[in-house]
Amino acid sequence: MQSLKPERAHWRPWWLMKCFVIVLLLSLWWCTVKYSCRNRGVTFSCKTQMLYDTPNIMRPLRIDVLTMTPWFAPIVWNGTYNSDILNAQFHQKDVHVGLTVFAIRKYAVFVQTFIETAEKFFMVGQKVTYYIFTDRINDIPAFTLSDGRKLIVLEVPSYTRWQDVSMRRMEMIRDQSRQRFIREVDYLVCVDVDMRFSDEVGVEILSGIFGTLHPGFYSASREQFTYERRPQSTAYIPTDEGDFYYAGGFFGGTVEEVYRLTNFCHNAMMVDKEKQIEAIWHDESYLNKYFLYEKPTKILSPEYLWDNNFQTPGFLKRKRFVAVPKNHNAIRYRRELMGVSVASGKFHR
Ligand code: UD2
Repeated sequence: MQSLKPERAHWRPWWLMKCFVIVLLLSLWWCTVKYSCRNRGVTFSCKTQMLYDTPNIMRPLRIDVLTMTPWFAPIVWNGTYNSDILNAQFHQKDVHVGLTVFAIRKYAVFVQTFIETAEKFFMVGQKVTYYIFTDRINDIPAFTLSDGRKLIVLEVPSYTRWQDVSMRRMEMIRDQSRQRFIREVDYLVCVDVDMRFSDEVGVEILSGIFGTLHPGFYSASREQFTYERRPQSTAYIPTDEGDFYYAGGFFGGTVEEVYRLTNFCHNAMMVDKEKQIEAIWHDESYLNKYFLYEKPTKILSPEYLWDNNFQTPGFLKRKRFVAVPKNHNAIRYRRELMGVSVASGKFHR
């Protein structure tokens, strides 16, 4: 027995070294698997493991802003959700998202920045189809898109008045929802084109039907909301009703729900047109009327629609989709106003 002792002492460092190398290799393998899953937008999750902090009932994620409406719809702010969990859930469902945008007449110039920034920030890792509605097919540049993403240009008519261009979007989205979107995508996200993505906009926004808080009115009182106030209009909202003021430039949901919304808005506009009345903020007024009685199932905070002309309030941690400065009159009208500079904030009312 005595003679074995020095031999064992000789083997110990070797065993320790071998164990160390095995542990190191296993950790490296584990990290690689986890990292590659994350990169594909999937949280590493087997039935027994999903790595994130447990939610704590006594520790709300934000206490400085409203995160839930009185009808239990979440309001999406930075810090209120976990993208890994959401991405994993949406991947399981193999979700396909359509992003609709209108570039009529001179607004075609905004497409390049819009798509380039969307490629960086919009639904990264998800299946996406961009639908560009335009009357200027030849002005839409070619893009190299990431895997799982495509771009479809839809030729549509133009209207003389910019108000009609803006309002007719409802009709065109409705018609395409029935004819093609319903076969091609699960969710639609409908936005203005004179915007750029500047931070992540992911699956956290998706829900049955969602709207976005207008950045000019998130702290305004009900009476200050620029709803349509003339009772003759179908967009009329009395001063003692209304929850929030929603922006016309960012809404969406499942194709079925977007169909219902756009169908309502377009029909309401046509009723008003017969009566020769047009709501004060065009499609935005009809959208606000719809959301008064058909409450959105999710609401996006002004992080998702911002204008750098506004001062940044302390609670706004991210600016994800921001207005591109434009000269309203020069870009909207066929004949530019000679010598008149009217550049102003997109969201100023
Ligand atoms: C606000 C709303 C917008 C709409 C409009 C109604 C936001 C962010 N925007 O935008 O959604 O409700 O008020 O008055 O809440 N367009 C063209 N060609 C044109 C004119 C418009 O393609 O000649 C399209 C384009 O996609 C544009 C959108 O319509 O982004 C809205 O028009 P706008 O951006 O001129 O209207 P604005 O900034 O007042």
